Amino acid sequence: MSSRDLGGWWAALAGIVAAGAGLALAELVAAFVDPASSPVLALGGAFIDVVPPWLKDFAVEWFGTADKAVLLASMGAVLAAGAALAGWLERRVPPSGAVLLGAVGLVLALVAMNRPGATAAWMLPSVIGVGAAVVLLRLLVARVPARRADPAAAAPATTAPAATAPVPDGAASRRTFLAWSGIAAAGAVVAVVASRAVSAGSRAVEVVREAIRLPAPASPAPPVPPGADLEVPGAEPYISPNDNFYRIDTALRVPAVDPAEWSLRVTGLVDEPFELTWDELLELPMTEHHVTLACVSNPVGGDLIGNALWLGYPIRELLARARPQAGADMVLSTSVDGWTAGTPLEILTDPDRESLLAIGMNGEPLPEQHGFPARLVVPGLYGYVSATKWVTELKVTRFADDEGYWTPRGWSARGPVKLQSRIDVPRSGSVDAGEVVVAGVAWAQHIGIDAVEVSVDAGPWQPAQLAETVGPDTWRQWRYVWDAPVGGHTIAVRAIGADGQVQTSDEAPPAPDGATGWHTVGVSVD
Ligand SMILES: Nc1nc2c(c(=O)[nH]1)N[C@H]1C(S)=C(S)[C@@H](COP(=O)(O)O)O[C@H]1N2
Ligand SMILES: [Mo]
Repeated sequence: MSSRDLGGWWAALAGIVAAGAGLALAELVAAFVDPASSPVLALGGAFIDVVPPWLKDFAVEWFGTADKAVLLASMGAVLAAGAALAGWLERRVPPSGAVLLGAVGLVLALVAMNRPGATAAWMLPSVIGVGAAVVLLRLLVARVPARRADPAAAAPATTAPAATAPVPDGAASRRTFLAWSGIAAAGAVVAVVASRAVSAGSRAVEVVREAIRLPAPASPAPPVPPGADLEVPGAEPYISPNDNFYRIDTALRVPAVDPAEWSLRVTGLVDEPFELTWDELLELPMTEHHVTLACVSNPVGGDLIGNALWLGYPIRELLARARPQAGADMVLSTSVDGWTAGTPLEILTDPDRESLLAIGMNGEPLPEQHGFPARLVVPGLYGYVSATKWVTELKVTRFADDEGYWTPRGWSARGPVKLQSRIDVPRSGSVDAGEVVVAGVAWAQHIGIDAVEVSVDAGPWQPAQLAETVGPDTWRQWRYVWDAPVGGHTIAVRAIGADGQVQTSDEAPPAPDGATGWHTVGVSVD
């Protein structure tokens, strides 16, 4: 009976402990350099940027807005497996494990240095963290417990050991190894806790945000007519509350932008480029406007859409001050995290369209995840070509010369919101026979909804009752009272725009420029 050699497993554990401690130290260094320089965030961000569109769609479809948590968990699993491999290799063929860790560290440093807004210092977390991991790996692997002696071979005689007999080698080395690993793990925990304390920046920004008193609008929004919300139980409210407003962006960590350090630069093909600080912005006369924001990735019947009251300064005024040159036809807006959107210049300069550099959302400063301190909101366009959060630059340019973030990733350069309607209730399952309230929303952004129609079991289209609305830039609620007979039924909805357009039944997926088709719901009536 021969004992099993567990050294490979111990070495793998050593790899995980060393890499974990190194990453923790890297987080601590990153907290001082810049939170976004964390190797984990930098690698995750780079991954999001290069991921092929089909994989991104797959992730959003399967994990929805939890896609980032899934990405971080998968990265953790891959890093742990790689670290275990490095430990195992280091014991087998030293120093191959250390070389592997070093190579990964080099890649992480390069990735971090190439993130938007990065400086050379962004390599420090990776370099210092991986340096520590390499030293730890060598220390720990050198202390991996020796192969346990085969008791049959080592102790053939049955002489009773003295009470003071030395502890066998295996147990001693195991204890040393565990002690070293324990110290490394404890150090890692301390580093992570400390990095949290140092990078309290985001909490500091939240404190600044909560202290902000928004200026009163020089041009207030018309009041929401009482009849805009039909208040059908289960249907979405006319105004989406901020904490329930959908969130879509590529940021693994919500950028924490201190308004005191924020500014907006208006650059490019303009006669008068200028920079606007937060204090200067607050002095400007603000406009209030209700706009329904829609995501191009929203499938038919989906919930990546929300309606809010925005407070901001008209983008057309900013552009008028900069004076765009002839030939320009696009504004490329850039976020602090490097994300960009390309918006037609003529839409942003249109006197009849309230495109805002927004600072307020439903009466509060923009929530951090919705773009604090400032973002763009443009009626009629999908968010991916217009709604830049944490915006810091408007570059006047040409579609022929520049493109927004999603355009080279398979999405259309232009993104007007398509005519759509959605059934909110009943959603599925069963309802009682008799009068059933069917209700939902419809939108024809910047055009307006003229009618909504409902069809049961492919029968004739029946007009639904339309709620009131503040104007063509928001969705409109509707309801239809259906006398439901017992059995299984399919309800379909379609909208008709103020321009006479009837919502098409042609089914198109979200990519490249927005989903089409009718939303249908199957219900069983008991
Ligand atoms: N900086 C930044 N702004 C962004 C995005 C992004 O990824 N980064 N995504 C856009 C997209 S695709 C949409 S639909 C809207 C969503 O805005 P919300 O998260 O406030 O709902 O933000 C837009 N602005
Ligand atoms: Mo979007």
